[in-house]
Amino acid sequence: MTDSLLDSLRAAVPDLRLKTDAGDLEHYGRDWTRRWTPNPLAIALPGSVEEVQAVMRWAAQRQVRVVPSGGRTGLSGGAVAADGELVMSLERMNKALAFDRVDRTLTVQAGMPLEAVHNAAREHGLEYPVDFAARGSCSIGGNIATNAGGIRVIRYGNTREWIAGLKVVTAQGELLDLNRALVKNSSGYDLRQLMIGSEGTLGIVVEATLRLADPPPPTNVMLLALTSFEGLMEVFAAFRERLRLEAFEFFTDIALRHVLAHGAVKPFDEVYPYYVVTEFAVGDQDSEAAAMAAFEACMEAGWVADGVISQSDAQAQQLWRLREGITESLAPYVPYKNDVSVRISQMPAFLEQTQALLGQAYPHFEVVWFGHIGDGNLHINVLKPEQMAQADFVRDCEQVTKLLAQALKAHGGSISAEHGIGLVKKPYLDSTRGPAEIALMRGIRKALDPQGLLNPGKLFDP
Ligand code: 2HG
Ligand code: ZN
Repeated sequence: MTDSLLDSLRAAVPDLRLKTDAGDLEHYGRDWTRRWTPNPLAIALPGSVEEVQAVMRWAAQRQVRVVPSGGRTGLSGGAVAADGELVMSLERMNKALAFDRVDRTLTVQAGMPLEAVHNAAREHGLEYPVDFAARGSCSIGGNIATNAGGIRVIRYGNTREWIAGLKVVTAQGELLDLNRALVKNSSGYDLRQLMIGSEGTLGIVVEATLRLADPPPPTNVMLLALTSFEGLMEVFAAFRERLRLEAFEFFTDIALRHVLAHGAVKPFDEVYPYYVVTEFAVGDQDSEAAAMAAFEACMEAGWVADGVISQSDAQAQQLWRLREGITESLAPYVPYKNDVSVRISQMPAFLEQTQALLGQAYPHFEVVWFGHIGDGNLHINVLKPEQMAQADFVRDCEQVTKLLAQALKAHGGSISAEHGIGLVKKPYLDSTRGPAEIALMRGIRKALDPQGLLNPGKLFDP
């Protein structure tokens, strides 16, 4: 059955590169969640837009389900192929296609790694400003499919802000050329924006025209040690009032312990319960004085107990590693991840409620808090005790997520700030979206993919 299906694919797309070895099926069938056993039909590695279209035409004819695949660094199971789907990996389509100095845009193939996009933009003296720790492995197509956020959202916004145009292959194999990099285009529905964040359920992103920004100003990185959680949002306000913030990130002593065990450099002799890494523009005397003033105001108020400011690029990187290294340092514990958001103004009340809730609900598990506090986005990672079976651990955690979802609903928040719904957060979509909204989302999916072939089972069940 599998063989005859693949023979028909080879006949339909003769030059298509296909992988079917057990090792490849495992590698391409999973993402960073590691919760599902990969079981794809095969891996298609198209080398052109035409090949992506031809594969989709074949899939539509044969009713074969397809999982679009980028760097598979996602944390919500959005790129998992566990049920005989064909994985469509865009990794061979990884080149920059065009730069336009007047438009200040860079057109790239979807499989280009984010870091390569950064480098390509810098070669032209400009910046693609969306950034996060998985930059070396994730792909721009995957970033677009999840509307990726990261560590500079506070200054530059999410991926959505930087997509001037998109080429997308539909479930029927048609090619859509969306917005064509226009700055102004008031001609009806913006399907480009609809595709961004649709997690591969509405179409396959094959090319993107990215907007580029001015190079960032010179910056300094400061690490702050905080005495209490209550002071966190006050510290944020004190720094944001006085400085042009490029990033404002938070983590706890438990997170620090794990990154230090992974080789990061210890910042202070003493241990404090909470830490902030913030990066801000400098370059004139005023901004340096403003940074000191913010720091001193927070010390005087008793929110901040200690601090260090980077004196070199190497030290700035060292400080960033304390925050960016957290996910990797926790990976061996197969964490249960929450990626929640509320409006920044709701953050203090939400933090208070959530801390009390999780403190009670997770007495036996180690819970690691960190995240993009300046965007109202918290990552709460629950670590699996070594001897516990993963299924039991996930079941216990899901009970708590139900309560967390209720708290989010009450605060008008979201069950996924930036990782996407995928398979992991599907049961909780209705805490963030109303019934009428979900019904419309399903209708949109039906209109674009009537056979339900693209990334089935992600976001919602068929
Ligand atoms: C980050 O902010 C990523 O470092 C990963 O979004 C978060 O591992 C996580 O939960
Ligand atoms: Zn994050």
